[in-house]
Amino acid sequence: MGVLNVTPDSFSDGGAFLTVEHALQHARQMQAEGADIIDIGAESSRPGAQPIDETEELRRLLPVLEAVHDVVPLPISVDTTKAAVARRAIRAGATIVNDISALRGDPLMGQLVAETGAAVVLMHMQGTPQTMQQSPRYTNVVEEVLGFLRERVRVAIAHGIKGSQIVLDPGFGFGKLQEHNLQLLAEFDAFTKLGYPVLAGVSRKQFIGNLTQQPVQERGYGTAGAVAVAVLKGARIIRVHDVRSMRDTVSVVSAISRHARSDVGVSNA
Ligand code: HH2
Repeated sequence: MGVLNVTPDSFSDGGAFLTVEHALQHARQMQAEGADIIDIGAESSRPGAQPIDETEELRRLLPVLEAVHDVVPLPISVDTTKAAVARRAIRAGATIVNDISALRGDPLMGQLVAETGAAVVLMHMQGTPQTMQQSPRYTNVVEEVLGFLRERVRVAIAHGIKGSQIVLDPGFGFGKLQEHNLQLLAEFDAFTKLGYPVLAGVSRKQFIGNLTQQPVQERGYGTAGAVAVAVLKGARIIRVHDVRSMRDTVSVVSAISRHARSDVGVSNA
């Protein structure tokens, strides 16, 4: 999943793809580099980001989404927590709603996803983007995130969303300290065992910067390390800014993990 941020303030690429022309060029480049999905977001969720209203989000989002839908033959995901924005995005061609609030941000989102049949990403976040990094606290981060995701699946199903529409995401960096992000990655297979495809959004995040001492634009190698672990532990969707290098990382790691599985099968036969 290649990230296309049409925001002035995203943490790693804010302001880079604000015009339709630049955004489209980037989407085409990600397609050429091997992306399977384009995730378009018009509201930053970095720690401390200021929320924007529906009108502003649609103003940024729709022209880009329409242009990408016209020329890039890939599924489009819309990164939004607002049902009205998701509705317009789906009308314009999006087929996935990437809801970082996991249906908690807007009481109408569950019904909208159920009605339209769109896929939905349910992500864990402690707090809100404005407050989430102030004092994240967990007794057992893996168990708590698992419990949250199970509960959000129940809510989704109660809205009439089918299991086949659901993707889960432990939400790296969303109300998590360094140790929490590392624990979630070390035990990532706990999430893949829930029975839904799991998305990992580790690209260029602060915990990688802390480990590598690199600024956002230089976190590609560190990101590849985290992506490799997530894929080995069963991640099905990797949300990234640098498609070419991460496509190669995923190709190598998933080939190795397929080989490991078939070996286990043979020796057990
Ligand atoms: N991370 C970001 C945004 N959306 N969605 C999912 N499902 N999972 C994530 O980990 C995730 C996400 C943050 O990254 P980015 O879009 O680059 O930054 P910003 O929120 O500042 O626009």
